[in-house]
Amino acid sequence: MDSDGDTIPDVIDPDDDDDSLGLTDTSELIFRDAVEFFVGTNQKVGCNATSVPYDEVDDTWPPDFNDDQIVNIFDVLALAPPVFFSVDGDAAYSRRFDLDMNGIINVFDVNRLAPPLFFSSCVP
Ligand SMILES: [Ca+2]
Ligand SMILES: [Ca+2]
Ligand SMILES: [Ca+2]
Ligand SMILES: [Ca+2]
Repeated sequence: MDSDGDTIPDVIDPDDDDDSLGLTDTSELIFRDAVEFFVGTNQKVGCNATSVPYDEVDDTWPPDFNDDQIVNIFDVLALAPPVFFSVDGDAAYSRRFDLDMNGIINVFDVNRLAPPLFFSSCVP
């Protein structure tokens, strides 16, 4: 099984669906399967199905919070207060936004939307 066709079998591919878009493992910004599991996005599908925001139950691309197939200011705004600085247990906190899986939504999660992801699009 090689979901993204990158010749690396899923069992040893750290990013089965290649939705980290060129981010490298050494930058530690890669959307590993473990990250996708934590935030609840689909580990086998890289791109959201439609450009219509918020129409998909099963998000596929971790940085695309509004599932419109592009990472831009609207995804950054999804992290604005009261989400920003919320911690695990707060009503505003959601694992969906906690891209570095540390239990708090802060600037490090925002940084995961930085280039090359920012302004990038992901279309099936
Ligand atoms: Ca995915
Ligand atoms: Ca959509
Ligand atoms: Ca988006
Ligand atoms: Ca975090």
